[in-house]
Amino acid sequence: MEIMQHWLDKRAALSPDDTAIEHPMNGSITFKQLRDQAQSFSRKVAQLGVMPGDAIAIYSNNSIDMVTAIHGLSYIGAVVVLLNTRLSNQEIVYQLTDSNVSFVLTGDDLYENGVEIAQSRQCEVQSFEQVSRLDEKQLSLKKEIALEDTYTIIYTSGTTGFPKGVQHTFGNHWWSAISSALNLGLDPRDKWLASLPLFHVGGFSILMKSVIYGMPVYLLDHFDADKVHQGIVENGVTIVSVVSVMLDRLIDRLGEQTYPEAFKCMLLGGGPAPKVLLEKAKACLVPVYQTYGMTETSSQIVTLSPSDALRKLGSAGKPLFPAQLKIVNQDSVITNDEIGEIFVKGPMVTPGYYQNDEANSKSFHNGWLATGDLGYLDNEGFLYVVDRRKDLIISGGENIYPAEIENVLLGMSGIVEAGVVGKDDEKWGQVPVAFVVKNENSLHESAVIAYCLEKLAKYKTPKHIYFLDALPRNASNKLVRHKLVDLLYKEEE
Ligand code: S0N
Ligand code: AMP
Ligand code: MG
Ligand code: MG
Ligand code: MG
Repeated sequence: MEIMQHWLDKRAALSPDDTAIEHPMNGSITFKQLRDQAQSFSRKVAQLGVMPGDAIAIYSNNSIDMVTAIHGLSYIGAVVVLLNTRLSNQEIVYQLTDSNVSFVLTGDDLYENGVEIAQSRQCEVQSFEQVSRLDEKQLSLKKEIALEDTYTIIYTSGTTGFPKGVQHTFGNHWWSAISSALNLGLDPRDKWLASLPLFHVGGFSILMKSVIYGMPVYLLDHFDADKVHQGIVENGVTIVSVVSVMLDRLIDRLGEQTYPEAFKCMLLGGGPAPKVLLEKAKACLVPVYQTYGMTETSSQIVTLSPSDALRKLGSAGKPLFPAQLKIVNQDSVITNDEIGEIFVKGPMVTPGYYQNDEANSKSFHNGWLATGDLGYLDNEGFLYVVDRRKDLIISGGENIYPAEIENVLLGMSGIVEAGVVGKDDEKWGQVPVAFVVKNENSLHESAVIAYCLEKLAKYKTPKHIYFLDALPRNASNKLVRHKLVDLLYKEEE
């Protein structure tokens, strides 16, 4: 078993007075302060009965309190379940139940909704503010971290319509941070801006890098193009992680300006990067590093450096040092530039989905993760991702599987058949739209959308409902989704 001194203790010992978090509204805190706050938080939360190994959910938008809670729970050895605040209550309750969460900790503004959620799941709930008012329990905090222990669980959409809890060990986060540094390099002036939500792994990974590297995080409550721009141009931010829609808004904000010389990396991930966007970024001299990764790989696993970016525009790059990649077609490994399924392996790859044997046996083969994504390697070993996992819709960096929406639609009275596909969208990349067969004449689009909004995150709610007499099916009665896509574009002609 590999053991290390607790990262935050170590960091506070090495560089106590360096900035850990810079928040444009709430000021800065040092690593020593962050450690003290996190330890105090853990002693307070222990008062509530939180024990090592308990699954504790965090339901919060980005804040220093959230960062404190994330580190605080590691001093107890609790497992942190990170909840996407855009989800509907019903979706969240599913995740809480699936991961056996006993306690939900909320951002202060989300407390009321947290109470509702916790009631349905019959677990306890406290806001960060409530925790702060508790007395500290005398207990010995964890001084060491075992790399094989699970630290976080983050849910990712599944093809069946039910999300899967991706477990990350401390070792996964450790190797993710180390692998990234081996690729991007470490500079003592680095300051990484986090406006990606911390409840997804792309945002969360910045917190791990901060503690492991001794680097400040420039933390935003949420993405705002003006604030990111200001962080880069006025406040010394050198790296920003973004999804395509964010980069697009940043380039609009940039206008005729260019970023300062010291700005080194716009790390672009979370979905396909449209070529026009990459060309726009190139024209504005924005140093984009395209990256490929997913919740299961604890963030980046393949990254393209700017030195290759112009030559290999559109490529996601090469696997990071500790990672391996292969392209598989019908059980054989492909070596030339033929398209196949992307398989990855490495110490940043999850040990598996939480209590989900079926998904695990489907996705893991001799230590390799079958990503479901399609791609090819060129003759220099650069990866090109050509298609996402089967039927996956990515809207503004958020994943949606058609089955999640179809299951909901089929639960509505008046609907007898439903099929969902992604429609190209200028703003979000893709958005979901639904085709349904109804048996109640009076059923209108607005009622169907209202029904979905109650049960699904807003970004998953279909933007349009098309009514059909029958859905296209094959000889074995399976929905033929690509025929729906054809219909979609015919509608527009
Ligand atoms: C793009 C974001 C910021 C958009 O949110 P914004 O503009 O703040 O919206 P709101 O003001 O909250 O709402 C306005 C209206 O827009 C709707 N809406 C919001 N988001 C979406 C969406 N995604 N799709 C469709 N609609 C959306 C709202 O509902 C609202 O509607 P109305 O007005 O009708 O009420 C936001 O969506 C965002 O933060 N997206 C990013 C999410 C993310 O983090 N994705 C990445 C997940 N993947 C990973 O973490 C693994 C990959 C990875 O690690 C990585 C990813 C990127 C970069 C680097 C890495 C890495 O490897 O390190
Ligand atoms: P998530 O786990 O929610 O972050 O989703 C990860 C998925 O986003 C991957 O499985 C891919 O389908 C897609 N994706 C991530 N990075 C890229 C990329 N560079 N190019 C194309 N698709 C990507
Ligand atoms: Mg996901
Ligand atoms: Mg906004
Ligand atoms: Mg029905």
